[in-house]
Amino acid sequence: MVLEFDQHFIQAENQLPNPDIPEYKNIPVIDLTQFLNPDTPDESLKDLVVQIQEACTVWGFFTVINHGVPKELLEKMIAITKRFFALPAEQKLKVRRDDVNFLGYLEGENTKNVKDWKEVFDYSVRGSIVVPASSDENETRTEEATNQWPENIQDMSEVCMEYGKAVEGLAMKLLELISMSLNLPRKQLNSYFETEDSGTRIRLNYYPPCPNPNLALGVGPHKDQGALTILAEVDGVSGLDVKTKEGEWVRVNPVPGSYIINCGDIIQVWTNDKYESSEHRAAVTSTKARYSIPFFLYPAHYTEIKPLDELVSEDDPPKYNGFVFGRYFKSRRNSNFKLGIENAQISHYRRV
Ligand SMILES: O=C(O)CCC(=O)C(=O)O
Repeated sequence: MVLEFDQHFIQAENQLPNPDIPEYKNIPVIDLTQFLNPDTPDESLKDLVVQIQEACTVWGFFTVINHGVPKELLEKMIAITKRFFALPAEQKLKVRRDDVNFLGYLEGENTKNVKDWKEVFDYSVRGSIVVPASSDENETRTEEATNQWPENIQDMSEVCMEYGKAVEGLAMKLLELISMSLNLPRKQLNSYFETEDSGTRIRLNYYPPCPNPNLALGVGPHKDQGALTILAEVDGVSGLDVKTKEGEWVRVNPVPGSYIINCGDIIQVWTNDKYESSEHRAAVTSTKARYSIPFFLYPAHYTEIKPLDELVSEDDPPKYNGFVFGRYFKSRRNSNFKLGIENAQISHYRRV
């Protein structure tokens, strides 16, 4: 048992999970078969593009099926995830993250200064990630986080890297669809991520059964910092809660073989709020363990993020000041290790 329940896991009164949460019934299910067929002409994709536009404006979350990631690869990835978290604590702790190397294992990370009831393992799809050494604007030094693999699971790095490549391919396709839905050239957004310096990472989440599932969360309420998140839920065990535009928490029930997609803060800023980054959280139970595998699409740390020129106008002027992505990443990460530090959010970059 790596996690011991104490008061640091208890959510504030207004953030407590709801045991009778309603199901998120109408989450759009988008079939990518036609889009992934290279022979499909652009004119035949109009309905699909409208579906993406509606999913991003109205819902913030959607599901994709027939997404091109091989079923066997996802199954291998799930098996590796379970093997990793089943390792004895001392073996997991050998690949523990620290203040500089934020890739590897961690138990009980904080989200907005409250501890999450989870264990995680993070890795980069490139092998390492460079970020600024601090969030200070005058800081020019950088730090490099490097993948750490456990000695006892021989094929873990191979499976994880192969999976990363496959899901990155899906992410590039989804970006094309999102660009088309915004009336931008199809590949306009891809170049931000098709670089060796991309900060894209994958997380393995393990939520063990929790003695107080009505007081704690597996991941506290948050918005994702990157551009897109591609989430695999495992074994049909639900737990992902999404806040609707009306402010109600609802539970997403996994569709077998699908991925759950949401836009992150970067797309919110690029689109000047046309596509919002939705708040979400993960609930836990006292009886069932849950696993999930999110893929977070991040640009290089030095990338400047601001509303795209094509998506602002005199009537809809930029709502955000530009910022350097790595600095935003760094300031938000600071609170992962330290309780009591204010957590940076995308709203801090909003103009008045
Ligand atoms: O496990 C889930 O369903 C959500 C995971 C998540 O939001 C995260 O890891 O940031």
